[in-house]
Amino acid sequence: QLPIEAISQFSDLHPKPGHIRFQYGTAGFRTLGSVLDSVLFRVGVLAALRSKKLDGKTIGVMVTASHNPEPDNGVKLVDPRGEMLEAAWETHATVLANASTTPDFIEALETLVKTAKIDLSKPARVVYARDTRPSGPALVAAFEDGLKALDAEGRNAGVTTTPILHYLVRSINTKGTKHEYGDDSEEGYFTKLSGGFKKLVSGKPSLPPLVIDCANGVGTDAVTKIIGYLGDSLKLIPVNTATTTPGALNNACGADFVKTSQKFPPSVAPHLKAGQRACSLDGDADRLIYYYLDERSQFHMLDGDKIAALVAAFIVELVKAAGLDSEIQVGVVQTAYANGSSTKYLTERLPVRCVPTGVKHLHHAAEHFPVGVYFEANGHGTVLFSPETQEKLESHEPSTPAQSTALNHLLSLTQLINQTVGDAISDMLLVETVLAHKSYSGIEWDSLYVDLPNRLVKVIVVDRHAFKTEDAERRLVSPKGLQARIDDLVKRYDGGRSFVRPSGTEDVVRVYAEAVIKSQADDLAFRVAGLVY
Ligand code: 16G
Ligand code: ZN
Repeated sequence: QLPIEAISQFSDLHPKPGHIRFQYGTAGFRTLGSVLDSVLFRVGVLAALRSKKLDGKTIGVMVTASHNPEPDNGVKLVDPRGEMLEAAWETHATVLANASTTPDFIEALETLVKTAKIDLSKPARVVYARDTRPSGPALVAAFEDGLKALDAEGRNAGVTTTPILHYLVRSINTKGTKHEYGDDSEEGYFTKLSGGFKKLVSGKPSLPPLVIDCANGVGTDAVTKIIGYLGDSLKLIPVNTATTTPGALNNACGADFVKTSQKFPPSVAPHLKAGQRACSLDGDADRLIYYYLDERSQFHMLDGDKIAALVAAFIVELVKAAGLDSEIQVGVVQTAYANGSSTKYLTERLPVRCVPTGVKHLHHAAEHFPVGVYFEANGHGTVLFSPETQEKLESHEPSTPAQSTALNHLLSLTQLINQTVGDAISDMLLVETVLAHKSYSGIEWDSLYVDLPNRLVKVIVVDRHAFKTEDAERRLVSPKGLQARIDDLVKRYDGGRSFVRPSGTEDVVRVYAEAVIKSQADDLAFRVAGLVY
């Protein structure tokens, strides 16, 4: 039986604001922090029920709005293996969040318990964390009321990054099994990552220091801590570390700023000499974008696609050097936003799949490869080693010293890489590993292929839900006739490609276009936008 009394007492403390419709989207619930109190309370109840449904396994909850402006906040649930919440439960979350009164909420809960066949006698365990947003503490308190209402066991992981929370969830749930992911603590995380990195770069000449823009967010703490674990193996220069300055978070800095404006944060300028490489994290440290200035002080961006190309090629080489190329296949997963040049570069070397936007789609597709490399152009991504691959690496008998070295490198990579979700700190160490092995500066890395000029525009439309896509969002099926008109336009541009999709996080439609010449990419984007509007 649901503890109706307790639920209703707590629920009355967290009334749903009228007139707002909440939606659990690609990034969980996300909107202005000031209207999220009821949502957080209800997510507390939902997380407890999800845990009961999964026989008391620990569920994760992260309170963050990532790269969004500071007044925004949000919340998302993490399933036991550290991956995104199962799709059916996204719908349950939306239903619960929109129940207008306490009795409606309780009725929705009763329906959920019945239809999802939840055994309420099971224990409920939840681990949760938040980013540095000022609205965080009050929202976490509302969430904790949700746990209390169901008498669930909560573990507060404090202020930490999204990927660390994912790491904790998987580590807690695999503790004491033969698939133990890592020690379920921040120290466990830092020790695991830095340990893998140090083994990988030992004996390699050290690279010049790396400037790291922390977006004035929670990544600052993680960067500060990892510096202590890295010792001399890598020199980091953190900038934008003002986590308590009001309004500073993600403001003219961070990975999303760099990717969308295609320029470096002004605050990083004093640290950027010619040839100096730098990188930016986003507000919850799950995205990473690199860049550098060339001798003519020209800015060059190394985005998620460039990271995928660098990393995938490196892993392919190691697998081959270990003598495992006939047994372990490396594949890459991208979205329609991947630069056409990156897709061409990768397709010439490896199997490449395209899936719809959103980490869960990429992650699931990557799980189908023995080694699956996935990155979104926006800098979110990771590498997955399947359980069979992991076992093969652990049991393989190398026949030469060179094979043995390559095999050990692969094993260290499985330590260094956060396989639960994209992780800016882990990805940064991964990139630095490849650069050290190849003796690459940003320039050599950048020259793997030349990005096609591209343009992304937002269009505000009456109803974005009228836009339906197929073929991994690369083509529109509705509104009727629109795709044919886009095709007609695209044909007129050299190297032209364009697609239209409804955003999963904002009430807009996005238009992407690329072409051989920058002015043409811009022109194509605006013309397609004109068709959509
Ligand atoms: C969310 C997604 C990100 C995606 C973005 C697209 C997760 C954790 N994050 O931030 O992967 O690129 O949404 O936003 O899934 P859009 O639908 O508004 O273009
Ligand atoms: Zn993020």
